Amino acid sequence: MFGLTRAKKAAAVLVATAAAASTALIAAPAAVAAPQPIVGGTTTTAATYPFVMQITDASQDQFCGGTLVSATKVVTAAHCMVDETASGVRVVGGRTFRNGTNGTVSRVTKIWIHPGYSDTTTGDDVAVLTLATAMPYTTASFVTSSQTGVYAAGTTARIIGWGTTSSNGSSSNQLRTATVPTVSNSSCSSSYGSQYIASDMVCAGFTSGGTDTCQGDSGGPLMIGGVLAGITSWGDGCAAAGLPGIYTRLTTYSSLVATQVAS
Ligand code: 4AZ
Repeated sequence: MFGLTRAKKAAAVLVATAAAASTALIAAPAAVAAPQPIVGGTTTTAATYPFVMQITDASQDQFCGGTLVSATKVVTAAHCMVDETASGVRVVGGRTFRNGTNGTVSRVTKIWIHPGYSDTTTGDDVAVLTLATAMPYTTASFVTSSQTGVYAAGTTARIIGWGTTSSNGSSSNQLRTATVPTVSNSSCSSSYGSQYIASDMVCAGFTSGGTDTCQGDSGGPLMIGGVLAGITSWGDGCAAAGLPGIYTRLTTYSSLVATQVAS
């Protein structure tokens, strides 16, 4: 109930912003276009971000993102894997479009979910998939546990995914990307109260909103300095002012993840 109310407020803010922009500008078709997935982002390709994987069901319908960290290991969000079985999931690499048929499709032989995971708001939102088929794509490296400085407030982070165009909207057919600044723990605690757990999460987004991950971007990468530093996890709606996106703080889990990647 709380979340729904806040999400509706967020949508109202976006509509008001678009209306103001269209009034202020004489000819600005972009300003009145429908909100974009990875709200505020631009289109990109799997060739540009070869480590970004579609996580799909057995019909190859994408529902989450993931990051290829070795030829047969993909980091994603635990909440993406709840109620899933290894036999029901596919990982697709090299495919820019959700409705594409190209690229490499792999079955999954193992789903590791962080044993402490129960809900996005209580942390530990990390999972590692083992693939049956090696992916012939460039992998991403991920942060080590000592690299906590990457999250310094205001650091530019890149988000990438096929998520919805707005809160409760429809998914994007083409892969999209944007950059957002990391947000301090004190600021994110002010936004989310006790549901923001600084040890397990990191926030990113502009104070004014407008650029964010959204539904369907979950599990995908938050890249800082070209290294995987976070996993798209949750937030109150998408792209609203004062409500940044929340990502799994990967430095907290890098040792556990490294063990899974090596297994
Ligand atoms: C989701 O439901 C989701 N704005 C992902 C990211 C954000 C909110 C929700 C962050 O998958």
